Parts: sequence; structure tokens; C-alpha cells
Amino acid sequence: MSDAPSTDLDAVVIGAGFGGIYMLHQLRDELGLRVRAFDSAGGVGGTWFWNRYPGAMSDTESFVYRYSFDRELLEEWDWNTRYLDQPDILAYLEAVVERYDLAKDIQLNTMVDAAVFDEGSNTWTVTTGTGETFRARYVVSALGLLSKTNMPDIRGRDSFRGPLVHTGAWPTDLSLEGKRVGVIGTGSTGTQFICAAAKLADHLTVFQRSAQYSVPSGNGPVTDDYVTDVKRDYDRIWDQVRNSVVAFGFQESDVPAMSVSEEERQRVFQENWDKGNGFRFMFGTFSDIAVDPAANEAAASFIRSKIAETVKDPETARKLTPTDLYAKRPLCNRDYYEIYNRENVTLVSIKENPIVEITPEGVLTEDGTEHDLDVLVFATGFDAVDGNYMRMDIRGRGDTSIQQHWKDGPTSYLGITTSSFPNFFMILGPNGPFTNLPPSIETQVEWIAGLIRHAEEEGKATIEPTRAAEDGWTETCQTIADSTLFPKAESWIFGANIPGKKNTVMFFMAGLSAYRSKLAEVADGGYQGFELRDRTSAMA
Ligand code: FAD
Ligand code: NA7
Repeated sequence: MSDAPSTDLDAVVIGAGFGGIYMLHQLRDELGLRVRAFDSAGGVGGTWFWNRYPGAMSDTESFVYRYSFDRELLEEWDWNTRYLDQPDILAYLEAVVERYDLAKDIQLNTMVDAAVFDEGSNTWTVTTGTGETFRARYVVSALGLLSKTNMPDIRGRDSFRGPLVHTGAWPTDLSLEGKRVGVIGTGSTGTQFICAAAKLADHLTVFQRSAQYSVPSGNGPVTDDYVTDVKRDYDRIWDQVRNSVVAFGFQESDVPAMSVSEEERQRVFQENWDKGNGFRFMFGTFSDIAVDPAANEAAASFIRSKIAETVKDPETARKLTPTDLYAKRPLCNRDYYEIYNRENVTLVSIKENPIVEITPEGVLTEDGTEHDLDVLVFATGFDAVDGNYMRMDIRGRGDTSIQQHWKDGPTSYLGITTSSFPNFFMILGPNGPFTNLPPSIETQVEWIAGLIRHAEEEGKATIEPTRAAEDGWTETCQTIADSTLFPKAESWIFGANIPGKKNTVMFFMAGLSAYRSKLAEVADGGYQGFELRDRTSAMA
């Protein structure tokens, strides 16, 4: 590092959620670099800082929705419900920041607007919204893959008199008690919100575009003994997680659904329905629910039968019953369909009865009904994966902008790097693994730290992937995704939720185990697919 160009910092980290926090710790405390992290939020936590809506929680089981790198941290942190609520996760991440004394190197309330690479000095210039600039040799972006909110431009949106809020930017002082609340969106967020808000609001009107498959979460208290047992078993648990597909802490099934009798199929579905958890129902019942149309239909029809059993009003049950593939991100809730039996909940199918406009008083639908509301909630999701990148001015070699580079859809090599952007690394970048995310985040953070260490040890100025390596990875991800049913369902997983967004592959869908093997193979092979350049040739 002795003849490295003089910069303000060695590395900039953008984002202070699960990814940014651990990256800062690795780069500063393990590699000894001068690092600063930035976040536009007023606190650390990322997702768990922003998403404070009633019902906000993780639906990964508590014991694996956390870091695994620090055994003492695992021992010290307890939990008392099967899933963690938003305040628990935020408190945990704040405690991690405190534990490693990271706050002094995190600059909050600071949006990073631009990161521009200078080929002469091999440094990045990072510019904040307030016009501060920092020069650094490395930039790691941990911008979040479900972070840039999607606010559909529904006619009259700005005319609404009461609070109109997105779940991903929830104001801390908004109470729903005694209010007439409307919610647009019934994805993972919307269904969580609906279950909680129905119990708080005077009346809840749900504007549903697509009916959803939701299975029970099985949430509830856990005993101290259970927590002690899990802690004792953590070595095995993390080993299993890292060697699994979706990294949710259960063993995925290897039995095809159609290889067993109808009776056995129903028994397995019922057993997993009783256990709870969306990923478990999709991946722990049979091996091919997300792959084989017949297996998928078997799972879907099981859930449909539960809706029919649960929902009392036949017309409401009909509207709630999905007829498409079961191939979006699997949902789970404690009592989603039961909620619609409540007197204070109304379901409006906006596919059948579209929203005409939002008015000062509420929402006007095509049948002429004006739904009067005090609060209108957009649970309309996120411009996923590349959303936060596309609004920034990120420029690499030859002044190439990220918008130009990704004009046909976001691409990467290994979900971590992209060609023409030297010394620029992404946590949960495009075509990273589709899993419970903390274990994938840890995998990527540690691998990025290893890559930077490699460049430092080689005494090189820059490291970046070749275009061929990036194209190869995109093709691999496309081939894997095409072997699943996910591209056939319209959701954020392929960018279908944002009008005008190109529908492209955005995930490596072969699982964490395969992903980790690939990363190990690349590193062991001397970082295949990467190009190191030294200072003199870069300056030439
Ligand atoms: P984030 O936590 O999204 O953090 C990114 C940060 O970057 C944000 O704070 C943002 O303000 C900041 N940022 C972005 N752009 C800039 C910029 N230009 N300048 C400065 N700061 C910037 N995953 C699971 O695995 N299991 C779950 O159960 C689960 N539940 C979820 C529930 C909800 C409601 C949501 C929204 C997401 C959920 N996720 C879940 C996904 C979740 O996002 C990840 O698990 C994880 O928290 C991502 O961490 P991250 O650090 O990569 O990104
Ligand atoms: P999702 O899964 O994208 O869900 C968004 C919901 O909003 C979904 O039901 C959409 O309908 C609906 N939506 C989106 N745009 C519109 C418009 N224009 N009009 C009406 N309804 C609309 O986002 P979530 O936040 O729920 O979940 C994303 C991830 O974040 C999730 O995996 C968790 O990990 C947290 P659709 O169903 O597409 O017809």
C-alpha cells in the first residue's frame, strides 16, 4: 500500500444495513483500511430502519436472520418469537454497530449521489447530496435490493387529504387507531400490514391487484430452552444453511411431488402447512414445486382449498383465490385469509373493479364507489435490485455510466462486480443468490474482502471482471432461471412490477451452496475472470 495514491479514504461503503455494517467492519478491522460508510437514513439498519409499518417483520426464522461470523454475538443475542419483528432486528443491528464501534465511521443522513472513476489516478470520487467529495481507491455499494420504493403514479395521487405513505418510508408518528385505512398492494409487505392493520384500524379497505398464495407462518413464542438448544447446535445449523439452497435453516426436499401418491402429497402439504413458513412450503415439501408445472399446481390447489375452507363469504373467497402459478416470492402470515372474516375489512379486487383515481377523500373505483379513507398506504413494493443504482451517477472506465452499461438489464460477474467498473463491488448486486439474505450477504462481504486483500497483496492498482466473465455469469443465471417457473410469474424477481422495466434475470437461482462453491472455485483458481492492472500500465 506504500505507493498507493494519496486519497481521503481507502474505501467508501454506501449503505448501512446488514451488508454495509459488516463490510465496514471487515475492511476497517480485518484489512486495516481507512473506510467511511454513508447512508441517507437517519440511523443504521437499512431495511429495518425504513420499514416500520405495523406488522413489519422478517419471515426468515429468527435463528438464521442474523450474522453468523461472531460466535459470541450468537451466544449473547436471545429472541422470544419464532420470527423477529422490525424493532428487534433494528435493535440487533444497532447493537452490532455499537459492539464493533462502527458508528464513528458511518456518516448518516447523507445520500451519495455520484461515484466516478478516474483512470489517471485509479481512484473513485464519491460525491454526496450536500456536495462533499471523497476520494477512495475502493467503493463497495450495499444499496439494498429491496430498498428503492415503488410509488405507482395513480391518477390523483397527490390530491389525497390525509397521510399517503409507502410502507418502506413509514413515519414513526402515524397511528392507525380508529382510522379508516386503505392499502394498495398485497405482496409480502401488504399481507403483513393487512394482518396487523385490521386489528388497529376502525376499517381497513384492501385494494388487491393479484390474489396471493399465503401459507401460515406458525409465528408464536419460543421457550428459553428452545433458544438454548439452538445456540448449542449453531455449528451444525450454519453448516447446513451454507450447504443448502435457500438458506432458511431447513432441509430442502429431494422428493418430486408426483413421485408419491396423492394421499402422501396431501399429508406432506398438511404437515408443512402446520409447521408454517413460506419458503418451507415451497422448497421443503417437494423438490420441484418451483420447477414442475404439475407439482406447482398440486401445491397451489392445496392452498386454494385452504382459502375455501377459511374464508366465510364465498364472493370474498373467490376474489382471494389465485389462479396463476405459485411462483412469486412465497408468502407466509399467521392469519392472512382469516382476516377477511372480520367485519371491519373490505376487499376490493382492482383487477375486476379498477381504481379510477385517488381523490381528496379516498379512492374512487370503476363501479362508482368512493372509498372514504383517513390514511392511504402504498404497500406497492420496490424497484428491486438495480433501482438504487439507476438513480445514481456511477461512472467507470471511459466514463461509462451504469445506466449505459445496464441498458439491456442489470448484469454482473458473481453478483458482486461488473466490467468497466474497477475496484467497485456490490453486495446483493444483480444475479446474486436468491435466499434468506444474511448468509448470502456474509458470503459476499467476506469474498469482497478477500478480493481486495488479493489486489493489495499483488500490489495492483485495480481489479475488475472481464466482459466475457460477466456475460458468462449472466448466461448461467439465465439458464438456471429458465429451468424454474419464476420467470413465468409477474413479480419483482424479474422486474415485472415496474412499468417499463425490462424483464430480465436478476438472481442466481441455484442456491447458496452452489453459489459458495462457485466463489471458492474462482478464488482458488487465482480469481478467474478477473483482471488485475498495475499502476504503471494503468497510468500509461
Ligand atoms: P438494506 O437493508 O436495504 O440497506 C441499504 C441501505 O442503503 C439503506 O439504508 C439505504 O438508505 C442506503 N442507500 C441506498 N442508496 C443510497 C445512496 N445513494 N446513498 C446513501 N445511502 C443509500 N430478507 C430475508 O432474507 N428475509 C426476510 O424475512 C426479509 N424480510 C423483509 C421484509 C421487508 C419489509 C423488506 C423490505 C425486506 C425484507 N428482506 C428480507 C430483504 C432485506 O432487505 C434483506 O434481508 C437485508 O436487510 C438487506 O440488507 P442490505 O444491507 O443489503 O440492504
Ligand atoms: P411486492 O411483492 O412487489 O408487492 C407489491 C404489491 O403491490 C403487489 O401486490 C402488487 O400487485 C401491488 N402493486 C404494485 N403496483 C401496483 C399498482 N400500480 N396498482 C395496484 N397494485 C400495485 O412488494 P413487497 O414490499 O410486498 O415485497 C417485496 C419484498 O420485500 C418481499 O420479498 C419481502 O422480502 C420484502 P401484484 O401482486 O403485483 O399484482
